[in-house]
Amino acid sequence: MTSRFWPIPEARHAGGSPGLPLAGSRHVAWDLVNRLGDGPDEHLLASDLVPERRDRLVALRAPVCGLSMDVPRIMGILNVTPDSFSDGGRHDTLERGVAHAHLMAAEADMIDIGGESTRPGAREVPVDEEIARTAPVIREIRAQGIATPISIDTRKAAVAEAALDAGADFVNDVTALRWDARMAALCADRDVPVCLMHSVADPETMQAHATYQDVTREVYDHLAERIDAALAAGIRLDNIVTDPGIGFGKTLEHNLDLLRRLAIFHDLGAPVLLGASRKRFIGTLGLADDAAARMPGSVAVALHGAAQGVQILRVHDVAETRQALRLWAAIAGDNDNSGPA
Ligand code: HH2
Repeated sequence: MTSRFWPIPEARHAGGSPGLPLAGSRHVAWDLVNRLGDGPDEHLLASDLVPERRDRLVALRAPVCGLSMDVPRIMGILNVTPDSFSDGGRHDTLERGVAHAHLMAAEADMIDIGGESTRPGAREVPVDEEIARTAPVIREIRAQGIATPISIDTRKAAVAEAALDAGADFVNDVTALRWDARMAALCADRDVPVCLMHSVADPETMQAHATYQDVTREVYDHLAERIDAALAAGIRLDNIVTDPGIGFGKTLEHNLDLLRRLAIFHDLGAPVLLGASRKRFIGTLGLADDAAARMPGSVAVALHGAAQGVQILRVHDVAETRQALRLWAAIAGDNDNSGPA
């Protein structure tokens, strides 16, 4: 019988919750947990769990690209594409891409570079073109002395390999190693962190597959299965990051359910990444048609993620998110989260 444990996060600060740290977070605690098994949900205390399972929810995760995981980290988005839903066509030359990386490096803990849009309905980009879009920008960012960790947002092993050779540190695969049979071996051989994101089908058709009995349970189970596949391919658990894939084959209600029960993904034993920035549900609920006008709603969702113990926030609006996190951490009595490590 499957048991999934959903810890209920609380603020952790002096004089506040006496609970246990959530995944080693400096700011988020938990004491109560819901067990989502195959029958009705069961409410438990942390002390009711077997020690091994409780420890998994308490333990600080290993650093990712040298960044400690006890505070939320900001991953700034740099899409060097002509057609990404939000910043497409804005950073798609070498000069503009590198200039934007300089801007983000001041406040981001890492930079996620993508050369293929994965917005609903997007077409596949040929490998050579995706490499030509991404590798030179990464090489130039490094040549100009920006040391911020870089992730390559791709589902293709050849693109990831070229990016790692050019100076990237981390592979962000929105198909969780399902799309390219060579991807798992590449990540294992290079011993680099890899983000396993939940998605269904491919971007062209994913919205047609947005059907679930219980989206959070199903996304959890899928990620658990993808972690097992990654471990079997020789990827170390310390190199795995998980992501529920907001907006990838999900309706507005699915996205809200995943956000509500986000802390369940800590039960998978790896850092959690949240990518909600400027996505369509924020426009729908925030009454903002234009993607660039979705910053306030995106910051609100990022803060919700921080309060759920999310370790990596993938965002377009880096400076605004940093300001919000500074205030959030200061209220918790912590002034150490003042900028990139
Ligand atoms: N979302 C997008 C792309 N990559 N990677 C992870 N790990 N998680 C996400 O939620 C995620 C992602 C889509 O957003 P964006 O890059 O802004 O747009 P596009 O795919 O159109 O380039």
